[in-house]
Amino acid sequence: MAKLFKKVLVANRGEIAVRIIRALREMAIDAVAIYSEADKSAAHVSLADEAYLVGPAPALESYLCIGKIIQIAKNAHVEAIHPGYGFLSENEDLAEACQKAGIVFIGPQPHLIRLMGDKVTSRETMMKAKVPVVPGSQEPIHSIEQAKKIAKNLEYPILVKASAGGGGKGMRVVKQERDLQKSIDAAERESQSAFGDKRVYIEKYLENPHHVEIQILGDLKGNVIHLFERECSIQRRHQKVIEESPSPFIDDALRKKMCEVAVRAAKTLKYQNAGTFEFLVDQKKKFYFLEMNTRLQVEHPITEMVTGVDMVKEQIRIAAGFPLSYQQKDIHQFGHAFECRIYAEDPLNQFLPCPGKITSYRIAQGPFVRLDSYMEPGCTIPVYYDPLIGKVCVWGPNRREAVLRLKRVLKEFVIHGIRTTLIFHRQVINIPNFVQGKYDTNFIDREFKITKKIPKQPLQDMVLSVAAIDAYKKRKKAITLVQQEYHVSPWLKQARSESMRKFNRGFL
Ligand code: MV4
Repeated sequence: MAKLFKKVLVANRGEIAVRIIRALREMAIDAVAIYSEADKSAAHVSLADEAYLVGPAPALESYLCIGKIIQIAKNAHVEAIHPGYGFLSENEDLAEACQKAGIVFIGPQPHLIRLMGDKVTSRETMMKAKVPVVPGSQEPIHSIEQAKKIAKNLEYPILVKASAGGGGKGMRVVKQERDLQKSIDAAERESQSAFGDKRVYIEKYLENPHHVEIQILGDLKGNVIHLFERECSIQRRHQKVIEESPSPFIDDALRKKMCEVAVRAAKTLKYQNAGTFEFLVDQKKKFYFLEMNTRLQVEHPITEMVTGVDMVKEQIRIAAGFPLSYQQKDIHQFGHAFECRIYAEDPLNQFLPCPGKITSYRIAQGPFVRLDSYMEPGCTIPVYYDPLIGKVCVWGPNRREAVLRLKRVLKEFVIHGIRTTLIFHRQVINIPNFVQGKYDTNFIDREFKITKKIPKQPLQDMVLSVAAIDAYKKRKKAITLVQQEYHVSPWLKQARSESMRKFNRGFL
């Protein structure tokens, strides 16, 4: 008979560590935190029942140190480790080290982490499971003749992709044969410098695809359910920024098919715990396997909001040997949810990381608003780690209501002391195609011109030019934009009065 754990170590930091600790406490399971020198006063440390210093600030000496983490787990007599996302969450060595130490790894089997973490083996595995993959050849290109032959069979446009790659690095679209050689050379150079591996391969290029992912949960008895889809096409430089569920692009028939394919693939793998199948969906609504994430994802809250399933609790129960708490017939998508990722990055300065001290903030609250973050008054966003501060999520009975709530929440939410992507989100959600749900993976490149077009210049001028462009397009919005920036730091006083003078003279 399965029994819940008494004590679990959270091998992570930031908002996801707080999220997991909250689930543990609601399950009356003691939470053990680890923290680096830079996170001594972090929220996840104070929320945990026990907390242990794991090392100096750099992740390689702290959150990525398997040996240190296992040693702390043994000393604290924990029964399981939750890896969260990022860091070691898809590192099979941690999963194996847990097994060796007699500690449960809250995630899938180590061999599946390895199998699905490799582009070539994951694609081969999916093809065997009859999951559609993008037409192309996985074996690396070894001659221009071979490349020309493959490209010709696929018909242009084709995509040259890095075998070791991800996140768009080493990707080149090729529209005609005469550009093939130079594109392969460029892709190989970029891949060599980014991954130390120059191998590239060729795929059919899907024009303006959507990124739609299916959430699944599998228990130790072979049961698998899906928790429907998430639309993650609003990405900036291959980093998701706004996600929503349900997808405004796929219809019920396609949704049913994609979920069936994902569940069948997970059953073929005998997949245990939480996993996500990522797909590209082209404009003809054909979908193709992109990759599988063998961990909890940043954007899991929107799935929780539309299905009512606490995914972290399910992960913990599954790892403790309990069967899934739900059958597929119990899972329904109800309403509509959005997630906006709040990064300590400066949209007015090329989205450069903007770590530092949060002097004060007002969080947005109210009906059906969720904030997963580690922000506390006076806290400092460290330079050492991913700049994600948190995620603000909203739910509404339909997409229109959810968008209205998101607008209200993003206006209400204010962070002082550092610049964040809040001002970016406030602009994106006013773009008509976003409001109408008509976007794809090229949406930001195509429609979010403001920050991208301004060349690097002193911040005051930049805010002025942003305000000027904004004011020209949406007179009222420019004031709001500058005012919010105004609260962030005093130097904006001069910039604001400049733009106000110009605005009042009708210049803008
Ligand atoms: C593609 C594609 C079109 N055709 N593959 C970008 C990196 C990784 N996320 C996969 N990516 C793409 N692969 C084929 N055959 C377009 C993209 C792509 C993309 C995909 C998902 C989300 C955002 C994207 C942004 C640009 C390009």
